[in-house]
Amino acid sequence: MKLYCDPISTTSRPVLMFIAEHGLDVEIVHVDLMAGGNQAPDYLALNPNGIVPFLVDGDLKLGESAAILKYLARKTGSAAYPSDPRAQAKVDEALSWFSTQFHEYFCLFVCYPHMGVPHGAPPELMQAMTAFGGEHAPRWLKVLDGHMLAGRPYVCGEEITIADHLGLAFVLLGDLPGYDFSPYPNLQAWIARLKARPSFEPTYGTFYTVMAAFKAQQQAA
Ligand SMILES: N[C@@H](CCC(=O)N[C@@H](CS)C(=O)NCC(=O)O)C(=O)O
Repeated sequence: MKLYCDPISTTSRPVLMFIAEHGLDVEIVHVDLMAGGNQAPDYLALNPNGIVPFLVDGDLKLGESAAILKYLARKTGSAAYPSDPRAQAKVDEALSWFSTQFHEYFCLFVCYPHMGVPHGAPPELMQAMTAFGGEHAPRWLKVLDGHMLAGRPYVCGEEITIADHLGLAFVLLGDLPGYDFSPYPNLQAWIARLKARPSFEPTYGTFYTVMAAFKAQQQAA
């Protein structure tokens, strides 16, 4: 198996963390987003979307981080994607929730404008986006903190699932604008719990290094 990815990509990290957790034998192919590697003709021939992550397993070519996580978990029989239909449905629910409600209001409006995304958007639009996100993201953070993580260590219960891997990458984007998670103690405890796993540092190290350099550059400008 080959995973085309970039550690600076938010949606690559959940897959990389899952691979690290399970010690899977997957060849990691670096698609350098900052150098435009995702638009290289050979990569576009493989994945016309020109995005990462992307998995190749024999003749299976698979995009979308959640689909890749499910596939890897099923293939390896991982408990991180339970086979019981009811438990699996709850993991699917959390994956969808993180990819829609949470991603939209928190990542898109609060975090991405700090990275200059969407690229080329006028400053007024960026300001409007962050103002909107600042107002509306807490609604979803409260659900995460006060419901999904209330009285349990992981978003779907007692055990870590692929929804935690996906959700963590989205939540930690908040470190880019220095988002204050202190009103959300269950969320803070969950972040600390996941950061303590041996798979965390190898997966997130590059992201934090690049982010620190980016912040230093912003401050110097
Ligand atoms: N829904 C996709 C999103 C993938 C995605 O947007 N990846 C970004 C990096 S986080 C990318 O490759 N961007 C390159 C581009 O948009 O040109 C997933 O979950 O895998």
